[in-house]
Amino acid sequence: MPSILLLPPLPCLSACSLKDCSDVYRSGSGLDGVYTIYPAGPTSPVLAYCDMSKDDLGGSAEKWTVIQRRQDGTVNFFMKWDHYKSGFGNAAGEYWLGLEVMHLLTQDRNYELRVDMEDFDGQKVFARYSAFSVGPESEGYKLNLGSFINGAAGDSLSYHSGKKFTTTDKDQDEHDSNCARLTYGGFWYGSCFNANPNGIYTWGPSPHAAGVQWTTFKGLDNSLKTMIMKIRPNANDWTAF
Ligand SMILES: [Ca+2]
Repeated sequence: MPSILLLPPLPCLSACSLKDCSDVYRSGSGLDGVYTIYPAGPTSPVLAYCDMSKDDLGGSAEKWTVIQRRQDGTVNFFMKWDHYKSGFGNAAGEYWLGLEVMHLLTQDRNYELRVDMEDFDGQKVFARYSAFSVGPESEGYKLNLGSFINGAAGDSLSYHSGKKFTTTDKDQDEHDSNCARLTYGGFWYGSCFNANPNGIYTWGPSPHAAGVQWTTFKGLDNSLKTMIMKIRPNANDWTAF
């Protein structure tokens, strides 16, 4: 885990044009840490963790905007609709950026998604997807996912593409019951999941189909130690800047 650097907000004149971490990077801030971004404009600052480190292949800095992170179980993710809509947790630790912010970000630019995860034996894997966007609330904050690119975690997320978001108090899934209640989370459930990044955090063994899980990596009976979802403008958008 990179060290965390807290920076004071920049004067809004220039900072308010920073919609995501790729903008922060281009403005000259190349360090990992918590930054203020303005995906909804100057009156709506949002704190986000920016992962600026080099990629595993030795390439250029990655400029990822972290939209979800589990790492120690200190934040309760068994939350209701309003929390998943507006975001919760701490950008320096565990958090959910919020569905409305994800929608606003991903309607302006084309993003790709990377999910990093680690089990309790120290095995680290990832899964990459060519596109990620979230529809408007009027369409249930539907997930639109591109194709699985690669990653040893395997593809547990494609199943969730096209699904609306479900919480304990808002059932938009395809199950007779409520998947958020069944799996102790909130997610783009179908009937119910192949991936459950927002499930209950347990140290290793978990209740069946309820932990922080990615089934093609560790199945339905083990919770993961870390789960990080992060997005960045895709290469075509990036070179267009
Ligand atoms: Ca249901």
